[in-house]
Amino acid sequence: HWEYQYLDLMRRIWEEGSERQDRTGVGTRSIMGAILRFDLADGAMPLITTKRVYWKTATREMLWFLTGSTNIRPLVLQGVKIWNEWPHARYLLETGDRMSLDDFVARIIEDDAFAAQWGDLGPVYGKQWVDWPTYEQAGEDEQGALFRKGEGINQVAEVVRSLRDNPGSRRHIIEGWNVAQLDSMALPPCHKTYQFHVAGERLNLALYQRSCDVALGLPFNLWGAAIMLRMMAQQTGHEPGELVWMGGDTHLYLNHAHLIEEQLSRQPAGTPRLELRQADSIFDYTIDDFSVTGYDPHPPIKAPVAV
Ligand code: UFP
Repeated sequence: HWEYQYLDLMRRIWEEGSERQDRTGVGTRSIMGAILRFDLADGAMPLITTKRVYWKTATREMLWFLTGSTNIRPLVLQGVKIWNEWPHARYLLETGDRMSLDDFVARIIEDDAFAAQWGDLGPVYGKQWVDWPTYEQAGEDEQGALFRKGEGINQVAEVVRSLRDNPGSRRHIIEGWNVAQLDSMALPPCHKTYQFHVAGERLNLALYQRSCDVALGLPFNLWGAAIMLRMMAQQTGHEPGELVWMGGDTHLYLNHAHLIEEQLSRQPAGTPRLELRQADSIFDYTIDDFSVTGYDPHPPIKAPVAV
């Protein structure tokens, strides 16, 4: 079963990973470098079955990236909470206020101006994917060159175009790692590089993820990459091919022991499939275009996210 790749990776890190202190203070066991491969032919999806994965949440997040938004408000309005901790922490830090996370989120929903001021994550994925900033020289003064903002680059639209017009290219890349802007992002991109590859009728995708929480992040990231491949294939007239996932620092948090033990005791079952309704463009998909069949997972396993 394809899912043993995931479970074997989890076991290997837990048994052989080197223990280290990490940014969050929680501590991890970690290995450097890992590869997983999934064939997405016939609608098959790498949707983990040994615990329930909330694939609609992961889909909403991916579609939100494609809108170019970096504000949590559109997510919050759909009940997606995954990015809330970061703006809340910044709010507490910068105002000295003690507002609870729940009150903060309620305020984001009720108050547009508040959301605009405090709900933004900085230039994270959405901004880089569809509006990578550029600058052009506008003149010169005694201090040197003057620059103004140029037109942003829509990398996603560019890749759609290049897959259609120049399928053999080795440059079908969507890059999130904008070095000059890392400091202003709530979290520098984890799933940082997407590279597409056309092989005859089939579209393949390799994702490089620099840092991966295998227990909580990876099931989401695999799903996200797989729907990216599916949407891109549909938009460019290809069959879904292979998804190659590559991890850099691939780790398990020490406080996830209960999840890991429980999940490794379970048997994967079945291959979930995605039916994807055609949208007018890669930017026009909505959550209703996604329907999953054959997904009958084991129960969810709760565990704390390291922030
Ligand atoms: N993480 C993921 N996938 C994601 C995401 C975060 O696994 O999509 F946004 C995890 C990886 C790591 C932490 O445990 O979040 C990010 O921390 P750092 O920036 O220090 O690598």
